[in-house]
Amino acid sequence: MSAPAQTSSAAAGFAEDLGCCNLRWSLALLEGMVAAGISQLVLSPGARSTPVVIAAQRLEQAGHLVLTPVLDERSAGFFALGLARASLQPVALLATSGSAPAHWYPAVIEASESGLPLLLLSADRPPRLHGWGANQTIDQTRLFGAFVREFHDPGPPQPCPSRSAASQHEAVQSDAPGPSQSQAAAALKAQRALGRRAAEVSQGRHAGPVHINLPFDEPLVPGQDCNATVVIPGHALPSSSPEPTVSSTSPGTLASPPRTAFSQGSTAPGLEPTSDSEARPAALSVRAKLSGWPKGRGLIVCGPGAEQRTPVSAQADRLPLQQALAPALWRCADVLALPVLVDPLSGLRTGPGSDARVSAYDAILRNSSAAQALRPDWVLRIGRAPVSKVLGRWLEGVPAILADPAGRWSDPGHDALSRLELPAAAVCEALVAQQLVAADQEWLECWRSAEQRAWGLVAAELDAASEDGPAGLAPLTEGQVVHVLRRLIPTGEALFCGNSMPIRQLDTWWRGGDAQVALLGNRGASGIDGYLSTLAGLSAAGLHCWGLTGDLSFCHDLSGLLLAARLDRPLLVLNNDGGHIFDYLPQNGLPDFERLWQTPQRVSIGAVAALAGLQHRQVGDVVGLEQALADIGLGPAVIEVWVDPEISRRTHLGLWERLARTSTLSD
Ligand SMILES: Cc1ncc(C[n+]2csc(CCOP(=O)(O)OP(=O)(O)O)c2C)c(N)n1
Repeated sequence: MSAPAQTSSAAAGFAEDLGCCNLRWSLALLEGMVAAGISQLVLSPGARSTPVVIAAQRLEQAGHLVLTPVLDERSAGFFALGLARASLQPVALLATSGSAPAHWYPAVIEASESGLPLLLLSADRPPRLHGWGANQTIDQTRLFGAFVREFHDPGPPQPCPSRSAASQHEAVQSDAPGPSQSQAAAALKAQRALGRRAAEVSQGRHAGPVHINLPFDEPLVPGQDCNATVVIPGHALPSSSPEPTVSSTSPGTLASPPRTAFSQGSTAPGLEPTSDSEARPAALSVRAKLSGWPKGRGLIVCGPGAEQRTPVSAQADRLPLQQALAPALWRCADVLALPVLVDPLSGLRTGPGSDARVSAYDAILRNSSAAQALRPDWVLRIGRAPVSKVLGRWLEGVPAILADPAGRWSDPGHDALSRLELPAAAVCEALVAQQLVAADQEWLECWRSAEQRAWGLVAAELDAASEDGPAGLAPLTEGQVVHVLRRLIPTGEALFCGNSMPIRQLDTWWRGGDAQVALLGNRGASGIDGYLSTLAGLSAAGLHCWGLTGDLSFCHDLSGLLLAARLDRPLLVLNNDGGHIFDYLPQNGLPDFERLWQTPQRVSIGAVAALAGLQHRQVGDVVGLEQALADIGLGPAVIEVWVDPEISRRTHLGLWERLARTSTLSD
């Protein structure tokens, strides 16, 4: 097989300029992105994307960008998602033309639904080859449909600057630019502005992915005399300022402060504008929006994403977790005696809270008299729909007020009286300030005692499960696994939980408390895909992140194991031999149930872990699990936890039955 012909810079003539032009064009785009906060680019290999790769390389050498190559674009997409989820900073993805960017699709969907900032840079063939059967050329226009906040196709780089306008800086500064130079400078300025815009939009009020399609003609490699230097426009300049203003090739000059959850999305979560004149209209507008608040007993329900918890600094050894909503929420709950139901992914199940925190709702609401006695007159809903089906059903028919600064309608039961496009913290503060709710201590007390008693019953269930064998040697149930993790994960670290049953197990068995452990999950679209890649991305961002997932979710993302070197904490795989969530659904018992629904993979998880260079342990009881975790310490490993699906099912059905029968929950 012959290698593609190389274009020699001496012989190439105009073609050499085009290669340089491609590079300058790419550099301008990335410079704009960097100026708006991008510091990570995840790329998958390919030829057509070469100009952007070389531009990114130069930015990396200048200390502005970190590049991570990931072979499989699907895995790259989830890895970038993990980086974005941990840091809440926008992350760029780059792939070649053809089917390559299509592999990002599931990660783009999750980013869109979770409101995470991704910049999707797809390389393309030039327009003259579109629709003419050219190799690796498909229609990439609006490839991600409604799942991106914006789509841009700036077209091929043009007009190309002449060689004399070696840098964009020179082109702009030149005293008497010729028409082609000034056009080129304007085009590069537009490209830089596009980079900045895309990055800003991705992390704006309605944060999410932005797609830019980038067609390039050959040559894709610039000639050796291409003199394109890195120019970073000033960060957060007033819009009237000319650009570029700062020229740098030295590392570390783009010292933007780390963005935190607090600085994302809306400007500020509280009613704390910078001046009195701003404060008054803001307070008035909140007051107006809250007028007509329903009367009677209320409840606050915090679903996934209610609080965006993130490490304040990736450098810290133990990461303090930032909370934007928590202080206002817990004050509101305490002053107004409002129970707060906290989903495991709300960011509020863990960390400093108050006595009003309720985390046993899934257990409590399985008791019909408690469910009836504790029914509120209204509910303030923050974040997305909760994981618990029981809670979701119980909330149907309860008049709801939604608080969401991004303006989403998270209301699958169609019960919203109104939707406030306000930060939830602002709503909580206004409820207190305006005394819109009459504090009813008796109401809060009913919830608190139900919470205490439900956890008592759950704890008894765990004890009973261990009694089936010698101490700690009875077959493991998921509840015990969650308990061990809750006890052992150090403060400041995180747990990334897979979908299907594991996230429900976390909901049932992880008792709310003050420990600073971030509970994370991909709950935007609730896919079982991209689990390992996302975990690797979370870890690569600097989170010490543990894992808990099912065996099918593990197997679904085997190519994510190519990123195993990024993991730094144990990953527990609950191996119940297939998808056992279906055991709880009406499909259970249909002909061919195992073959067509449960689909056990019968793959050796130990062999797979070894392939990825990861330690592997197989455990089947509490003692074995604790021993494996002690042996591994705070390091990466796959711990395969054998769970007998029948024992698991009996345990859960038994618990729900006992909860349904008890008379103590609603006393
Ligand atoms: C990408 C994707 N494909 C299919 C599904 C449907 N699905 C939901 S749960 C599940 C089984 C998951 O099995 P496992 O990870 O082993 O967890 P378990 O149910 O056994 O606890 C499947 C296939 C999904 N949610 N996402």
